[in-house]
Amino acid sequence: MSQFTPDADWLHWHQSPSVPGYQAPAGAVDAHCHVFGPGDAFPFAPERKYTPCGASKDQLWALRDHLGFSRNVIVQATCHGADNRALVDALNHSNGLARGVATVKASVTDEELNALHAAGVRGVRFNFVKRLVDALPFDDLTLIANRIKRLGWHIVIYFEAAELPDLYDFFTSLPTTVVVDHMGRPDVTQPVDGEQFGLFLKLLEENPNFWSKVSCPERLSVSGPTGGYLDVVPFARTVVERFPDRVLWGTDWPHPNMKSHMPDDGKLVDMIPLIAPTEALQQKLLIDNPMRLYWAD
Ligand code: 0GY
Repeated sequence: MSQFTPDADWLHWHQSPSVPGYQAPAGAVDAHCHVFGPGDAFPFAPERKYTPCGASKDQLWALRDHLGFSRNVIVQATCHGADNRALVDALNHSNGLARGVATVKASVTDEELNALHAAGVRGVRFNFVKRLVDALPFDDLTLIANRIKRLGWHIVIYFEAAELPDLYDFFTSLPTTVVVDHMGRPDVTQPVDGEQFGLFLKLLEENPNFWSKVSCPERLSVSGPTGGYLDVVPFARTVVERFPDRVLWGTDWPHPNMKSHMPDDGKLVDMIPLIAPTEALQQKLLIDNPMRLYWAD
């Protein structure tokens, strides 16, 4: 019996996602996904806020192939804390087809950072979503940002739109490229040209070092899967069309903390032409941008 039991309300990732109707261009990158354990091989962190079901590297590669993608960027999930062993193991067994974003503590040594780099890590993630962390990581982020510059890494930040006004000045003081998860989690019942999303667009407009993942319609949507998550499309499309060279797309498999439903990953892929309506935009979103950020060396 496993030493970890998933939370009682944990939803298992989709067991039989559809084959997408949309065919991604050859070489496409799923630039936001995770591996979970499996817990018996790579224990979850004591400080975790959730215990998921397993989601292994081999299951991720199978999904990648099923969706017609070529590469993955694996982002350290909070259930593994700053223990990057599951991530590094996946990178080491990816034949160079996966790169990573790690989580590190301020106490990380330069040797440890170098080893992560050698494994394929190209960024560090800091989480400002309050339900996922004990404390907001201002001090650690400031310290680490200055230490990763030499490696050419970027910072990934995850926050909710309502928090952006308070975090704005801190974020814009960061010295590296900064990638925002899931468009800063907008409230999609507000207008795309309204005040809340306006601040996020201003962040991108005035800070050329900021990028956005146009991911997670299933998390942001109020109309939900029966509405095809269409209420999220204007937000993602606006970001793709205004900042075509600074956007990334990802499945977010295995979809941590989805409580309402589990998305069909094939249907998520089918949304790509809605948010990036031309082949040129799709090429940037799925290949040029992630290759520049993660496979430059
Ligand atoms: C996501 C979203 C979530 C969780 C995590 O690392 C994580 O635990 O990222 C969330 O709960 O919104 O990007 O996978």
